[in-house]
Amino acid sequence: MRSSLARVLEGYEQAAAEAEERLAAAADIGAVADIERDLLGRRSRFTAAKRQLGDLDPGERAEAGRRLNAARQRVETSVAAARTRLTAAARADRHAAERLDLTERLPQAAPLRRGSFHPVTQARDRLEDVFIGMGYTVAEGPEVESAWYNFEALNIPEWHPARGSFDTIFVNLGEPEQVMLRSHTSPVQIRVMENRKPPIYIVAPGRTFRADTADATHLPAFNQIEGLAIDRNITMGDLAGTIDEFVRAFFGTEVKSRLRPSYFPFTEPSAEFDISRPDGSWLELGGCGMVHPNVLRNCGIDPEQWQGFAFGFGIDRLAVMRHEIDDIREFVNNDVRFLSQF
Ligand code: FA5
Repeated sequence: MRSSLARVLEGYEQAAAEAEERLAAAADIGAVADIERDLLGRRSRFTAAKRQLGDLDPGERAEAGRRLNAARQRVETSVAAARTRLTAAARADRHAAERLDLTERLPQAAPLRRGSFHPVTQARDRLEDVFIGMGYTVAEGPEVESAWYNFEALNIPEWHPARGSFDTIFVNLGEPEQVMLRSHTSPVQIRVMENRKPPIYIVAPGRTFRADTADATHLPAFNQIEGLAIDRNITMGDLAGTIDEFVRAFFGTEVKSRLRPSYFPFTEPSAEFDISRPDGSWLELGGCGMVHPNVLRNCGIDPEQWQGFAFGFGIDRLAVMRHEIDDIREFVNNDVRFLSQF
């Protein structure tokens, strides 16, 4: 073997051995590519040595070729290993960077406290449950109403003094005083009777509005739950029994209720419904009565065949009673210290 080739071969074998270490330490794919080009590329010492093999005798050529190929294979194996190692590391880095923390919570943050529904919402849900248990379904109506639904169809014509007692908040739309925020949930009675045939058993909870000054028992925006039962041969006794049953289910047995004669244009006879407070006094919760024949007629229902009762309770007042709260305004102060008790 000519000495120059022997030197080239030895140099290449040495470079291949060093490359193994360099590849094992390479920090990125770019460094691997540089080493690969250096040792296996077109201008590399490997290519130069291979070219020189052609000048050798066949006997020497086989030996030199074997050594050169062995060295080349070493380099190729080390390059492949380095590539595999660095690709896996790059993928792991990328996964770590793209990882999403879906726990929405910093480990060092204070433990989260569970929220709760507003006490008035809880009362409303419970009321719905109690009446659904008695066979009623839940109905809804709009918060902005026309004079027909809020008053006229309920037997409160324009001249009627009862209109004044509602402290209605009118909406500046159409003819004066013809569009308003509903002052009670009773218009839902009309909407249901217009659209369904008796027998009817519905409750309609929802927001109601009056130009009332807020005090310990009044809010300008409050909630009522309307009840309507239309069937054959319904009497005041059915109404009293239903209210009794509801009070027991909602408050328990220790709370007493009473009906007091009252007046509403849409019921006849009419009553007001109070429950006893722990101090022995009474709180008015709602009005009720037998649906007035004019109201049935306004909805196309024959009062000779069908009778019914209706009631309207203040949900905020029910919640005040249930939790023994002194002032109804607590419900709208948005004080978390108050609300978190429920
Ligand atoms: C009515 O609104 C009648 N629609 C109830 C009714 C329905 C009678 C069906 C007959 C048949 P009244 O104005 O009394 O009635 O209100 C009913 C209840 O709503 C009151 O007893 C009270 O619990 C509640 N309420 C009325 N105004 C307020 C207010 N400003 N803040 C909180 N609750 C109120």
